[in-house]
Amino acid sequence: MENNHALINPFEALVSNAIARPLVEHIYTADPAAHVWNGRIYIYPSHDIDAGIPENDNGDHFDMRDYHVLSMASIDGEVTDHGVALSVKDIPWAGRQLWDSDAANKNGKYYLYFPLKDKEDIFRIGVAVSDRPEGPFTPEPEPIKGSFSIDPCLFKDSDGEHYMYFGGIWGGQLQRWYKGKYDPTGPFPNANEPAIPPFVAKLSDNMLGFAETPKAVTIVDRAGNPLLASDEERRFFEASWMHKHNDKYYYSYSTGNTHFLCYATGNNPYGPFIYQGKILTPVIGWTTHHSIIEFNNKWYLFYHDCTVSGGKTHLRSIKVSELKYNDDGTIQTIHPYGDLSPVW
Ligand code: FUB
Repeated sequence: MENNHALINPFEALVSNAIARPLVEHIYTADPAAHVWNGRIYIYPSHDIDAGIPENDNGDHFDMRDYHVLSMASIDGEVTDHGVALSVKDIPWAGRQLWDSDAANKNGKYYLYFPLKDKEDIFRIGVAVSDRPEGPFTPEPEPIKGSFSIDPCLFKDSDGEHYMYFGGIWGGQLQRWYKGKYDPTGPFPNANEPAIPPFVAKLSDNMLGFAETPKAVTIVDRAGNPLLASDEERRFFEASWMHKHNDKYYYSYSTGNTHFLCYATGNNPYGPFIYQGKILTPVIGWTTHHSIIEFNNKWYLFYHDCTVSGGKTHLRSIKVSELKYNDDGTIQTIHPYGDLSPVW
């Protein structure tokens, strides 16, 4: 039979065509930030739970309470769950919602960076410290001064400097900070104005704060014009990641409501970054989020989808697939279900 997908329901067809299996199924995990430390892959995911909160555009249904760190010695090897690494009840300034975290390593200490709503329900970014990559992590008493919004991504440049990329619109509240100070009514730009940008800041020497005021990251088209707010298939929404390949800086991100992972390249950590294309076409589930690492001379994309939960948007599972470059440095688009695609 030529096309047996017609015989089963569309969700099952997507699942059976998936190019990767979930890395773990005993807990729900999302937003994987992967790093290679001491020859092992450490993954810092969100830990999704069903808190029984109805879905809305603010993302209230993503009511996560703790983090687990996962690790593995090889890409297809056994995955170790190191247990609770940080819990919301141990963070003095906590309100609610531990969203996408990332980690960094300097001078034998490990730093976990996490977004969390404070007691005023405003997203800030906190930091917690450990002697071990898997934690447990001890949180600093206050969020990072000058931090806002969500989705911190930590990037160590070749000169040893660390940078944090961050931000996310809609429920990530970035629109409320666009003009430099907090405005709860959060105006969005008009369709023909530049899209709301993510931000980047160099970290201080002690890794516990910013060494500078965060700067907007501009993503431009090939003519050098900033991507517009109306350009929802290409503009930034959330989920920053930065990696370097052949001395080029690759800034990648999610387009949110159009469900793509895209990337743009530049010549320095601050940009501007020139839009290049799509890394991952839509997955099952509303959100898409990722990290990119090199391990044993191959490149990998860590991402998530909602196959295990039967499509429940707030219950995701992380996966990994090989990522390939073309000779000109562009990235080959990955289709998570082969020739099939969820319809939005
Ligand atoms: O996990 C909660 C939020 O969903 C993340 O912070 C976003 O990037 C999206 O994946």
